[in-house]
Amino acid sequence: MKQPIISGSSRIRRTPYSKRVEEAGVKSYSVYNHMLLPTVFDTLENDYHHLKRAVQVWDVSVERQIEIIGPDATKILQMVTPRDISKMEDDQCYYIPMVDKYGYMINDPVAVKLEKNRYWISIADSDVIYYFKGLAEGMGLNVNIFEPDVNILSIQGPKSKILIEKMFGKEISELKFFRHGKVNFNGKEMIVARSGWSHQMCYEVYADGSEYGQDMWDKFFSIGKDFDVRAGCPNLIERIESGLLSYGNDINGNNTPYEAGLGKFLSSGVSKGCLAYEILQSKMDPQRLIKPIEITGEPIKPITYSLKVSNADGEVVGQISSAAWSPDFKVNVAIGMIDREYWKQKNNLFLNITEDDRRKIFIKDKFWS
Ligand code: THG
Repeated sequence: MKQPIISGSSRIRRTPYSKRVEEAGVKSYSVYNHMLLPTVFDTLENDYHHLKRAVQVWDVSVERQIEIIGPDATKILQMVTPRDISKMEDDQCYYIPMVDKYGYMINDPVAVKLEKNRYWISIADSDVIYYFKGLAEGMGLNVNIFEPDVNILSIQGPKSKILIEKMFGKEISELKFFRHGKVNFNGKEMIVARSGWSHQMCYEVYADGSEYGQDMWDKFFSIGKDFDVRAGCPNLIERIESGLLSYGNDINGNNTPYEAGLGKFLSSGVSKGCLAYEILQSKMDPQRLIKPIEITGEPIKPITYSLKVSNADGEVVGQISSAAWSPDFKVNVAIGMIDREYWKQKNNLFLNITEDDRRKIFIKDKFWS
């Protein structure tokens, strides 16, 4: 049966790069923060090999920024995250679990500190701006909250360092992990950070103003010609190997940061000032946890939806939410949420991919890369 297509409308926002993305031959899109996110250019596997070998330019405009500025900006940010942001420096980015007052995940953004009491919250797919606005109103906080016209281009892959150096100079190319610096593009000051949604070498250019978009894209492609630069996008296989979570798929509003495996960012405990300060103290030992999982047998088709995991008695003991065949590791790699009793289980866990395709699965100790 032929798949229906989704009708376009202003509610599904295009990006400043969409025209170029389409000229580059994008094959499929997803919708993320009400905006187009490319998912495949050539094939998932060819995109993957190229990402690990050369350099790609990703239109990740969907990683929308929520600007929070004003005397209470640090206060409101600490209210929504258990991670301690008090020592964050003005050139630093933090990956932060964002929670409601009951300790459940609202989002897992990257917080970018621009200056004292001015942040960009670079969000995953949920309508975070309304939560912040409601909180600011309800608490009577002195902040201004809005979505600036910022559209991230991510430069990804082993040759990204050389491409960034050619584009913006050596100092920017040598940024430390999760630090950012300022560049000048066509006379406009912009931020470049050493971050990005893969475990390859990567950078994110916070292109500030839609009108700079196509020029920026074109310049990366003309400079990158010698390095086999291509258009790319977050790659399902690579991000599973790397254990990078997708909010709305692997984790959602029913999970705590501890269940999401983000406890490692909370080693100094839950920060005072977080609205879930007390309740999260009682949730530090989760009963279920995000785990790397190997699915045995033949290569599977990519899985981007939830599939139940069961034990030998047929009881449901978790689920898998993302999975694909890994050409490099030569196994089916997956991310799933598994009940505590089964974390050490190396055997006797099962996944029904279809009615007549039942696989054994293994819980791994760590992700692949
Ligand atoms: N970059 C920016 N904004 C984003 C994303 C991004 N917003 C949406 C989405 N991605 C948010 N989710 C994540 C998930 C993981 C990471 C970043 C954003 C990430 N994690 C690293 C890891 O887990 O290995 C390291 C984090 C750390 O050590 O601080 O990078 O990609 N701008």
